[in-house]
Amino acid sequence: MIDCLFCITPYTDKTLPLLGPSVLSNVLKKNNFTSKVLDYNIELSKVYTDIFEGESWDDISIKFIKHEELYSNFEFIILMDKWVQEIIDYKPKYVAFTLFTTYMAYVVDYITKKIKEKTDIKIIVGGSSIKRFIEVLDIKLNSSVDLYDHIIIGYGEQTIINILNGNVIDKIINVETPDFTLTETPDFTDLNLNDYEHSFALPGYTTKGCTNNCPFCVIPLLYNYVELPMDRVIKDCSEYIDKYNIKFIEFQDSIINARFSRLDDLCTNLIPLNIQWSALWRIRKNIKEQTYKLLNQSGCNTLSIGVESGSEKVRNDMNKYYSNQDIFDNLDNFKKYNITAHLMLLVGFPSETEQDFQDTLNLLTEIKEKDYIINSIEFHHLVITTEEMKIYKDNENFLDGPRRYDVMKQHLIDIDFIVPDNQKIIELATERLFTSLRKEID
Ligand code: B12
Ligand SMILES: C[S@@+](CC[C@H](N)C(=O)[O-])C[C@H]1O[C@@H](n2cnc3c(N)ncnc32)[C@H](O)[C@@H]1O
Ligand code: SF4
Repeated sequence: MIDCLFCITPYTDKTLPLLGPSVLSNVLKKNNFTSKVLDYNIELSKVYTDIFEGESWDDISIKFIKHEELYSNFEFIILMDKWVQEIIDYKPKYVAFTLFTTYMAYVVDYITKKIKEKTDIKIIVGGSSIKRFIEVLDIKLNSSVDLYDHIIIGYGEQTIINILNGNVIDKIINVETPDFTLTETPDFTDLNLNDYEHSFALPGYTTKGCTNNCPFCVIPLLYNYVELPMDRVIKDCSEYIDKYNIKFIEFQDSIINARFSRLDDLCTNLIPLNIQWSALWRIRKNIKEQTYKLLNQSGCNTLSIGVESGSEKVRNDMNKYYSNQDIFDNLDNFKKYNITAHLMLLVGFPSETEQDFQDTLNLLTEIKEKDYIINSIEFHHLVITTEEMKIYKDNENFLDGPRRYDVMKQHLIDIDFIVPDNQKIIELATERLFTSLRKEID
């Protein structure tokens, strides 16, 4: 008998364990409940080549959006049924699923249906893609929110305790601000860390939410910006070093430089730990030299930046008010202080014209010529929810995204940048877009 089982389901990334379940599991343990984290995504990663006949991990992602092939893959169904039985055998009072991305929706819903057929175990769902999950339940999975006992939008710490204490009757609960006195150092002891591709690293976080409000981004809709107390951050990092022998932390904050005095303080506190770390970074103007020095001294290794577009007009429309010169200034300093950059781009924003798109290609060429330390460039096609679609649907430029995406990919190959094959993202994005449009029309 166990109070709560946290299940991570395919399909998601296999570089690192997800943070959310390990945080919430420890919150429960510290409140005298029994809990455990199971990672079925990583279980699949060990056997998927047999089940999906030699396809790569990236290739199989699309099956978790277009489900037809999963329905008829008996080996995969047998595997999911094995997971269902294993979950039931633990005799949990609650099973908690994290919807980190919508790729996970199919397996979560399959397992939930099976559990509900056989038992009265309660099911709780939460995570960053939870709003989208609610949308796809009826339109893609022939399912319903009725199947789920509690759906948590936003922060989970307080609510999961309240649910397990039997103090919650509402089905859908919205929590925009967390009670950080409750949050705990993530507990990864249930997982075999050697199973993950980045077994040299662990994920951490120092803030949650974001101080900005970009119109395409789900973060400001779900989480108010909050900072973990610095002693908690340092306690987490020290525990990673002492307990797991980890010396590289991948911070998962939406932006590590939301407040510079806080970032300087973080770096100062990290220096004695002698670790290396990576994080997400937002381009800013007039950054003090001292900040870059501290980044370097504290072991900052890689920063990922949402550059999104080469057009300043489009970036302004995205609430990203910085010039191309600001991008160059930040990258100059990264190079000076030996920090690698990972760039993220977004094509198909509603106000993007052909000229704006051309500006993005020109910016990439210019970045290449300046010889910065760029380890990779990742590009996305805009993905939005039905709610957001209302703002965009009248814009004729919108559907140009996939075509631009192909042009950009070719351009990146031509200028010899490392380009991940993101064809799947186009298909996914297009699929989501048309599903949204259909719903609008209905
Ligand atoms: C780290 C990260 C990644 C890493 C993941 C590495 C890893 N294995 O951990 C990488 C870089 C691989 C990644 C990839 C992608 N990501 Co990502 N990622 C993030 C990021 C920055 C942090 C997640 C995190 O760890 N947060 C910290 C933990 C503590 O918070 P949490 O998970 O939200 O959990 C809290 C609550 O959600 C809730 N909760 C969570 N689970 C549960 C369960 C229950 C039962 C309850 C009650 C509550 C609950 O309580 C927790 C504590 O408060 C988020 C943005 C963000 N800042 O959250 C984007 C984010 C989740 N990613 C996103 C996207 C789109 C992607 C990609 C699809 C991008 C792409 N186009 O390729 C891929 C998908 C990969 C895949 N196949 O799954 C989007 C999701 C948007 C959406 N709703 O659709 C986000 C929100 C970023 C964004 N602004 O767009 N990502
Ligand atoms: C956490 S954000 C970027 C890091 C940092 N917060 C910033 O703004 O520079 C991650 C990236 O995912 C992409 N992204 C976010 N929301 C998206 C959406 N709705 N559709 C497509 N891509 C999206 C964008 O390229 C974005 O830069
Ligand atoms: S700055 Fe980054 S995380 Fe914040 S709202 Fe914009 S895209 Fe999202």
